[in-house]
Amino acid sequence: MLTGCPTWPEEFAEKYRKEGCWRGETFGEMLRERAVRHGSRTAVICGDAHVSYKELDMRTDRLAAGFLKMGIKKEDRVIVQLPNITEFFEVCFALFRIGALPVFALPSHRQSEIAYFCEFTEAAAYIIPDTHSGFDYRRLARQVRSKLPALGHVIVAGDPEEFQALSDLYIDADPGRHPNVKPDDIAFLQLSGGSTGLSKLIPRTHDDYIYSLRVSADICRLDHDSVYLAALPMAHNYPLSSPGVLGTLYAGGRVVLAQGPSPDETFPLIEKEKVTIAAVVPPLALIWLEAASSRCDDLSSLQVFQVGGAKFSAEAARRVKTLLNCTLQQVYGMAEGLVSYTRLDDPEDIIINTQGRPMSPLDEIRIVDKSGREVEPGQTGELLTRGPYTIRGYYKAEEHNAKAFTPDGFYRTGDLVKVNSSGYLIVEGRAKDQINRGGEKVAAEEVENHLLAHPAVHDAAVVSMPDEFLGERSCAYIIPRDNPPAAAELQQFLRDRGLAAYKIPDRVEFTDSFPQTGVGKVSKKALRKAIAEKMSASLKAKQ
Ligand code: J2J
Repeated sequence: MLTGCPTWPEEFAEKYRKEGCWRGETFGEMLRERAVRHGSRTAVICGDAHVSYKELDMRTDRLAAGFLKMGIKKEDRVIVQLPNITEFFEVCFALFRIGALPVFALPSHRQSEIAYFCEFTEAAAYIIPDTHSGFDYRRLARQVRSKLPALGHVIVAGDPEEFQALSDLYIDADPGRHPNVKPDDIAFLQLSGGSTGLSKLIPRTHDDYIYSLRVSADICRLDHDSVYLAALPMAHNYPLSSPGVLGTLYAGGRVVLAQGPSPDETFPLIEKEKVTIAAVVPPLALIWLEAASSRCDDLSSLQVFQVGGAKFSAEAARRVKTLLNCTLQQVYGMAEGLVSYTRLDDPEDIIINTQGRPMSPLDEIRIVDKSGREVEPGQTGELLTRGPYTIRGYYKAEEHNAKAFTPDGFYRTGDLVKVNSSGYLIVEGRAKDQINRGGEKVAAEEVENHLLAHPAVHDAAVVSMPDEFLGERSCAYIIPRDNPPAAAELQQFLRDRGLAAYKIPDRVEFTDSFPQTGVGKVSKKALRKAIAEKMSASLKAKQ
């Protein structure tokens, strides 16, 4: 087992095996088995290209051979920053097959995030597209390499320029030579939204993740006739696994890759490929609902419309059935594990007003107050969880793990939740220092640390402010040293430091001091209230 990855105590592992959750399957075997069973069926559609299960399996073997030949070994970490292209699957399954670990970066990550992932994981390779959405990832790779000269191979899907071409790594395979990969090995490192500084890395095993795919596919009733539209970047845990692209392949269905999430890109694809299930975040759901009432694409194949990643308002939820003529499914989940779904046959009231119930009967839930005591049934508190697919600790984060998990292994989600009498969860808010910008998570501390590097900044506190469209946006409160810099200058400063665009504060406010809590800490609650009031007053003044 890779060092630095806390895992389940043996008694729990035994229970999860005995209960039939962990069936001893690896991702490499999963794809092979699907290729035998569904051979000529289409697995992935990207533009005009249709890739069958058999082709995907063969190309994966060839790429695995290429990775081995270039020296990538079992347990090596490989940063994978690929958009929604077929190579994403070939790369991931090839790494799974040789026991190397993809580290899932998002296409929106920039030098700051990528350099950290490469350095922290001591990555053996970094895999990128040539360009995507007008951005040249080779330039990014050059920046990262100038910061980290020891960075291993840079592999490019597309025109490699001075780097290694991915296409040259597909070589004749000898599958017999693959290292022995075990079901309880770590399969990959997923990223946490983060609340304390930099993103933590989440080690997921073959056993636990494949279990989550199986249950998710079952709850969403996927089978080989299902067609899943990947509209969001599929490296994110939600479109990856809930049931996402991997759950669809698990069920033998078809994955359709969209190049962007807008109705212009996705609606014609839904019509053309007869998509049956699509997953979006709340702001995108609003755009789709708006577009559905004005466009005339035929969306009649769509059966399930998943919304998750951030709270979906009941008011918008109510419009799904009439505008999209399909079943809404609310999804509340986290890359650390626990995923909660409304079921497809749940009553309307549950689907509209709750974030579902945990997917596994073995998920354990506790709702606690600030002192860690369980609250009365139906009361709001922090959700703690433990179960067969919820991790027991982050990768190489001993100190943080001691705080983020209880001594008996429950993960502290940082979400404020209440549970109704039928066991359905309603997300009420958040106790963690994070901004959920329409599903994209921003750790306040990470942005504050970058702001503090500016010479004119004495102190910084980043908080959320309400936003009608995204749910929340970010606001940076700054105590300047002398003359406050312009807000735009600070934003540019963060961009120049290579921070992903979604983390750049949407608004900057200058102040002389921060309100404090009773114990002398910055009161983010008071700052959130102040900015919310200011926004609402300026809105009223405009009306
Ligand atoms: C309110 N908050 C939500 C929801 C996530 C499936 C779905 C989502 C994620 C995900 C995921 C929410 N309502 N419906 O990994 O497999 C917030 C919570 C949670 C955090 C986790 C999946 N759905 N959230 O969003 O790791 O605060 O995973 O703890 O990115 O998103 O974020 P992330």
